[in-house]
Amino acid sequence: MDRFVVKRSAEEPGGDGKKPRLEEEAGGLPHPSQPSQEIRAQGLSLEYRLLFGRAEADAIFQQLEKEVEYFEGEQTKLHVFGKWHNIPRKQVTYGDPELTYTYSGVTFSPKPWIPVLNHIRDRLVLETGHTFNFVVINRYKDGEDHIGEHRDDEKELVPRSPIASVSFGACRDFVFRHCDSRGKNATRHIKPIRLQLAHGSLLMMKYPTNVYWYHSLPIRRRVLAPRINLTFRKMMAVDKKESILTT
Ligand SMILES: O=C(O)CCC(=O)C(=O)O
Ligand SMILES: [Mn+2]
Repeated sequence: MDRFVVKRSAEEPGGDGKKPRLEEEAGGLPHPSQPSQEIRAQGLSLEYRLLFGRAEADAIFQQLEKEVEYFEGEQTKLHVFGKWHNIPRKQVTYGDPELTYTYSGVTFSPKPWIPVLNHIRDRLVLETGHTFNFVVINRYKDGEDHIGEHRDDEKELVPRSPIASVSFGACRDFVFRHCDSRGKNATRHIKPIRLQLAHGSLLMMKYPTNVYWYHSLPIRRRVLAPRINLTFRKMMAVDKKESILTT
């Protein structure tokens, strides 16, 4: 599938633009571990790498397109500053049955795991050593669809647990902005950090990134192809959460 722009930097394997990488030549054999790129700034700790080779990423994208069932109706609306808005993308959550997730005033219950999500999650566990019990899936039909600046700081998240963000489809810009450098009331000048999240990539957002940095996927009108992003998270079950909140 050639319709995605998969941007690889010069340092990454296959990034010279001349020679396809080994697993591409071999038509998607199991993907050997790729080196990670560490991205650090004050209060920010990220790790970026390609997790799936091209052929496997293409196959997963197609399977996600076939099998993921996105929220409909009331669950496609967001409550921001007292007003309801349509979410500018499609969204759904899957995960362990006892979990819930409240985002911008809406509580989401997860749908039960399906094989394609188990496959991605198993690879994450193998490659990162972390476990995940919940995933938020966002589908951006093209560059008009986007997600505004926010932090993943929901109270249900296990404190200090990393968030694993896996992307398929169109390569999109992804921007981090420090909380002290936002808008008119900025108190410091800290440069935003701009990444491009490629087809088959993994971005690990590690503690304390989500305490200090907001992230967004801005509108990019020149992007015509769809993108699917999955953020795997570790959440607390309701009873555990309540016991933590009351002790
Ligand atoms: O689409 C992305 O890369 C990010 C999605 C995101 O930030 C979220 O679901 O919280
Ligand atoms: Mn987020």
